[in-house]
Amino acid sequence: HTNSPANDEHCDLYIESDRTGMTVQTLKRAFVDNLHYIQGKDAMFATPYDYFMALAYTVRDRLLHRRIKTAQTYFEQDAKVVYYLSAEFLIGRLLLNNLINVGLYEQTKQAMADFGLDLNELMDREPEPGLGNGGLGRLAACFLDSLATLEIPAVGYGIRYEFGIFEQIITNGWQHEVPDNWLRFGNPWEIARPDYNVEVKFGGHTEAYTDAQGHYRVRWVPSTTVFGTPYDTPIPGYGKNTVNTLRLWSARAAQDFNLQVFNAGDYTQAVSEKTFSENISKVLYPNDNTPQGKELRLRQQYFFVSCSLQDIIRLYLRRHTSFDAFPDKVAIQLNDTHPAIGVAELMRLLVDEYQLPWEKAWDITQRTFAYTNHTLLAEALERWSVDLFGQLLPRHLEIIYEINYRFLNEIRLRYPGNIARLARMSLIEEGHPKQVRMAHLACVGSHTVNGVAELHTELIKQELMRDFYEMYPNKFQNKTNGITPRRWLLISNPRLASLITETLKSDRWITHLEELRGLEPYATDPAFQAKWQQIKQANKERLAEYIWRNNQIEVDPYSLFDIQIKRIHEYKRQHLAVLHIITLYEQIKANPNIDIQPRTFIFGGKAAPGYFMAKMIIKLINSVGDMVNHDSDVNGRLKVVFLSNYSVSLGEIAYPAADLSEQISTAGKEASGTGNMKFALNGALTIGTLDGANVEIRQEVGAENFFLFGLTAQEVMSLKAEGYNPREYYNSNPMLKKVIDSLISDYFNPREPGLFEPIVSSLLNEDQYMLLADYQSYVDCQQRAAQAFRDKSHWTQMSILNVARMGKFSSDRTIAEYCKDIWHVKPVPVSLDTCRPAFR
Ligand code: HBZ
Repeated sequence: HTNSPANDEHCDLYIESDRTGMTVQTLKRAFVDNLHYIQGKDAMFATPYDYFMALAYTVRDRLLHRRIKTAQTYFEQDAKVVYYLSAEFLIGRLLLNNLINVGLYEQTKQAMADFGLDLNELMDREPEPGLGNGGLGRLAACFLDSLATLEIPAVGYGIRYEFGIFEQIITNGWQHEVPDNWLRFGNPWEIARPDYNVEVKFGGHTEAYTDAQGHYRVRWVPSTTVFGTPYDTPIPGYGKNTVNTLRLWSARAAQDFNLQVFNAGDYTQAVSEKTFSENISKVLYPNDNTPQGKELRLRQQYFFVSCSLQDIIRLYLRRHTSFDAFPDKVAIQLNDTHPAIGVAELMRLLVDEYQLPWEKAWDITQRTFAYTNHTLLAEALERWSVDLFGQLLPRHLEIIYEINYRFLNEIRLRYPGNIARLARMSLIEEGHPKQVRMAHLACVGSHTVNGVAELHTELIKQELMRDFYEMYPNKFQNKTNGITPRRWLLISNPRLASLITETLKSDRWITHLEELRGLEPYATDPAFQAKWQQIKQANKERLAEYIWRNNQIEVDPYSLFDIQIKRIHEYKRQHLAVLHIITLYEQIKANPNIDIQPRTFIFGGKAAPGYFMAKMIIKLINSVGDMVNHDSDVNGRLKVVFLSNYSVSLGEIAYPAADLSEQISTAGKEASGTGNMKFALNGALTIGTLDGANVEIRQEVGAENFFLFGLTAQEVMSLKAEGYNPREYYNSNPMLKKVIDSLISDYFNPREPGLFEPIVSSLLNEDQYMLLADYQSYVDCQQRAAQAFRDKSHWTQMSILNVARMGKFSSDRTIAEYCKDIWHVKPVPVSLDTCRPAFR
């Protein structure tokens, strides 16, 4: 009992060391204990899955010990807390992350080895929680890691989807979707807290009444109620005692059966009503950057936001008797507009439930919320039809109209007679149908609005929300995204991490990423370059094996690994990369002896199931791949691979193996990108446009270490304004014409004539994302990259300099900026040595 002060068995530190101890011996005892008493197995019957569970519970005990200390500390200090509201948290597998962050990795590896178990094999048993679509959900996960590492009191609030992002399988080149039943075998990390259940209401109508003091009031008479049950997952900081919480809400029927219906004999209807409410947290909507205006989606949003706000208020009222200090103790961040209904919900709770005057409630609301925008695509901005909204949330619609009434009055005062401006800025779009503009609600209800990269923020201010910026210039800030160096270097690329630590003679870079600068002097050192190359080679061989196992394609691990992994979207232009592949292929066909840099083109990413063009692009990649991979003229010099079911876990294998990172979106369309950062931090060079955070990555690593091509955002806008005609490029560029014609001729799809006509006609007739305008610039740039790759020493030098200069893109830096400029919160260190009574 090394943790326990003498003679105090009521102190919660008097916990048997099997649940807190950090040594190999203790871990082994705890592991056997969990195998026996939680899994109910011995070595005769235990499966690898049992071993995984026993180990996960062993780790969880150590996390919970720290979690309790953390909660006690925050409570005692009445600390200000950040609440990060997000419909998605794409956290990835947790076993290795938790072992590393809490400092248990080496001992655990040893403990497992002593039992003849391979820790890597156990780690592979963990299902990945796919509770997000892409960058937005992964950003939320990186932020949780950084918040805990910076010792900031924080809670992530979201939805415990029973089914995460679908599993993608590829058959005959097409994407098919399979449900992701990730909870099938149970989840050892989460703890259900049914004692903190909250009620959420829907539907019905509102009534006006006069209260005892003679005040006019409104009450909401809802038609249905559901419960939200919180499930808590501990989030440990790296090398700190801090363990924060990710609290995800699961929908439970308010009553298991509607007894009236039940007694009336309609048993199945009673069951189906239960099913209906529990459907709220059933499945993640698989759309990114194109919202689906479905009622169930709005239900999901309101459900988790209402649960979270009630929970936040409950916690706040444990230490306060009025709401005066609420904004000094609570900072709520809206991750895009998905939780923006929170603005109306907090107003409803304060005005209707806690009877605050409107003005006071509005002041508190505005000082509490801040909003992060993640997209400039007009079609991606959330709007809800006023009809649907009014049916589901009649009281919230009234509140939004009241907010809007007061807001429009402010505009009238500032800009008298400017009717057009009123229409542009209104929270309600007066179209058919009338719609609620969630981005306007989020902006008006927040003290701060931020973009996620410098260029993105400028475009928000000058284009997307220009009117709002003119009226409230101080409301707008930039917070360039970042990624956690723990998952995206230390864990995913252990060989490179060790070399860095060895070279810098310190592992401080793990939490102070700018210290990677210390690698610069080694960039030209031949011995260091050799080690660097060996590591990249080993990582490429690992990916090559993965490709062999999953795709049965043999790739040359010495070829240039050119990788594009991200959601499939026209604006991200995976099909521009395909046009380049066809270009190289045509060059080989025209001259089979051509001296060409061998390359492996690796793609991965999911298409939204209803996004026709995205699914066509996947088919296109696979069709072109089939032809190129089997053509004897190519003779293995080009290979095209589509990795199915791209995920966090697959990213952990792919990023460290890349030579070239494809970041080729149409300038002005990608808000930031974060995959671009993961590649560069792992020593890949970027071929990219001046879009999103590419601009800042290039600034940091140096223009000479970055392959830039394409139109700028300004040029894209001007060209569009003056009338862009893609056919001019097609008619005037013989190679481009040849490439497009190969698609028209059905060369890559001889058995399915006309297959790619939709892609061709979209490119020739509209080309919204200007692939044809950027084609030649891209092909030329790719040629420069291929040339550069042949000078191994210089390429390695550029690779080292990229890593050395990526310090800015740590999510620790991003989070430190949010803390200082938006949330006004400070670190609250946690000690494990303080003894507090376990019972009151
Ligand atoms: O957020 C992404 C941006 O496209 C990317 O540029 C940025 O780096 C990242 C983090 O800031 N946006 C998304 O990932 N968006 C979604 O996944 C999404 C999901 C559901 C929606 C809308 C968007 O309804």
